[in-house]
Amino acid sequence: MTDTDCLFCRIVAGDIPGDKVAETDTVLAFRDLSPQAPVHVLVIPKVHSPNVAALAASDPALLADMAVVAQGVADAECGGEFRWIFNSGATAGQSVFHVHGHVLGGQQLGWSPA
Ligand code: DGP
Repeated sequence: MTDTDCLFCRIVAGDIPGDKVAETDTVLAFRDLSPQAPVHVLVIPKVHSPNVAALAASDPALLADMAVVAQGVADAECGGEFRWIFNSGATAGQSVFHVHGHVLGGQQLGWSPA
């Protein structure tokens, strides 16, 4: 996977538009194209990593930075309460293989993973 193959690397690079809601030197947060809740924001590292476990192994501090950004988005948009989901692998629903945490909130959330 190279930056030019990866959709989210292309959003980081500005080649594809993203509805940005927060950014640090290392992390970007932008609205999901297909929102599943009133607040549905994707939080990603700017560097490419395929999934959350790979990022935790290679750069745990960056994963922690993502958590701080996710909380900041939730503080700004849904009273600080949110669900943070990492789909890992195609059978779990991962379709973009650049690690991203889904920040979901803004309503009472149910629990129906199937
Ligand atoms: P996942 O299925 O966990 O890999 O989540 C990928 C999410 O990315 C999915 O909820 C839809 C979203 N998505 C796909 N393409 C784009 C895009 O071009 N822009 C934005 N903002 N979101 C996208």
